[in-house]
Amino acid sequence: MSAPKAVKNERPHSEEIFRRALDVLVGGVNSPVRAFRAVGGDPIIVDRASGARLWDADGNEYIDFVCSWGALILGHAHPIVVEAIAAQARRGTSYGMPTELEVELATRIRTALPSCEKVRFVSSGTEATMSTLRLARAATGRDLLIKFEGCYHGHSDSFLSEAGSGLATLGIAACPGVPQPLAALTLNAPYNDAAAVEKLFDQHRDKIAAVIVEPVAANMGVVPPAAGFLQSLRDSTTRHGALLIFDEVITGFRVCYGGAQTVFGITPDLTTLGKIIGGGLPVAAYGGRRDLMDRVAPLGPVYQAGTLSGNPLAMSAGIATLDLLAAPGFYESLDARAKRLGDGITTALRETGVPATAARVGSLLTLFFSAEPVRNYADAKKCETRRFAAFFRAMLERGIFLAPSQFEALFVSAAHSDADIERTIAACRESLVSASELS
Ligand code: KE4
Repeated sequence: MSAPKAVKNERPHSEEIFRRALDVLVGGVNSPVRAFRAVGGDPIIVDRASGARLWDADGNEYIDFVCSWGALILGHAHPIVVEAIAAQARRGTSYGMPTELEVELATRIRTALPSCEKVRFVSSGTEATMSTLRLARAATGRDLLIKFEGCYHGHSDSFLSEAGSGLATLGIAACPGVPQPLAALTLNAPYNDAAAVEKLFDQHRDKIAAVIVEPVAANMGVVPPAAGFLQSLRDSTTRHGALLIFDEVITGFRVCYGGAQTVFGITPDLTTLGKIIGGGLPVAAYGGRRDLMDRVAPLGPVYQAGTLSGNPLAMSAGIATLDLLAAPGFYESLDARAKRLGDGITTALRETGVPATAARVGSLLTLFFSAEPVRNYADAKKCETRRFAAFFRAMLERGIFLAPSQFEALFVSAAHSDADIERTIAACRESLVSASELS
């Protein structure tokens, strides 16, 4: 694949489409993270994508490191995934009844993550986390939830305080519309602060239903768990009779085939998955201990349902994707390329003297515009977001598309070639210089 052409600054067709979008869609987007509110300008209007490339409505080509927010670990329009979807579409797109496809994908998930003794498919990560919280409250008879500042678990009411992703980007610490009595049931602790969690347990002893955590935080930028942090959560929840929920919507099948729970050797009680397991189609899932999952309807009274849950098109895309990820050496190759990118960015930072740090876990990366390491949300919020915005724009002009927020991750896919990585490092070095001049 050739190096992308320099992007024309003017994008007349994209601008015309976005003007119409603004008239009929809220903010012209169907998710706030797609708006370029934190980086300036109008969002890219995508016309098509293939492999590691996106093309906008004006024909500008970009190397894509958003990859549908991590879902497309294989890259866009992988031929085997596309064919699986097309073949299934000819057999029908949705039945509203069980299929063997659901059994096949759920079985693959359980094989990869044995803690998921039973699985339930839903259509978004939000549904998955919302359902695990309901299940945890039902199973424990308790109401309180502990989450971590800067982590993001979708947009259901209980997860919107001090949350990451778009809420961090837009500076929404507490979302209007969430009744105060409900919001008060969510307790926040700093990520990587085991003592703060223990203190909350001491204060609220037998009232805490669950602790939910991104085992590698990626919605405040990428922040790895400190040594022993995840084990401390496992120990605290077990000791206090609360459940441990690993939100692996990003890390599941990303940091390794078995997710972060395999990398770190921690067995959660419940896990949420999404993005990659749908191969680019709307699929998410929650799963966990059989005794917990069997409380969900129709076996138990914990109600959760969904018209398109387990959709056969999405199941087909997910099965094709996971079977490709299971190939020997897939993650070693992916992570080696991501390491090259991370090392290249770190070298560029040293050469340019720009006060920033690169964080990487596997094929998840973030360039934090902070001279100090970022260990939690308070650290992340100290980043110079204006300088990030200037860097983002400079990279975009060089045909490199990053997530339009300091508080998101950069996703390397199997479709990013060595040449793409080298081109991105070169663009990064140039953009760091221009960002330091501009901001
Ligand atoms: P969805 O409801 O967007 O499918 O998943 C919610 C979710 C849950 N848990 C984690 C760890 C997540 O990262 C997400 C969603 N991630 C964001 C990007 N950081 C999705 C992009 C968007 O909101 O449009």
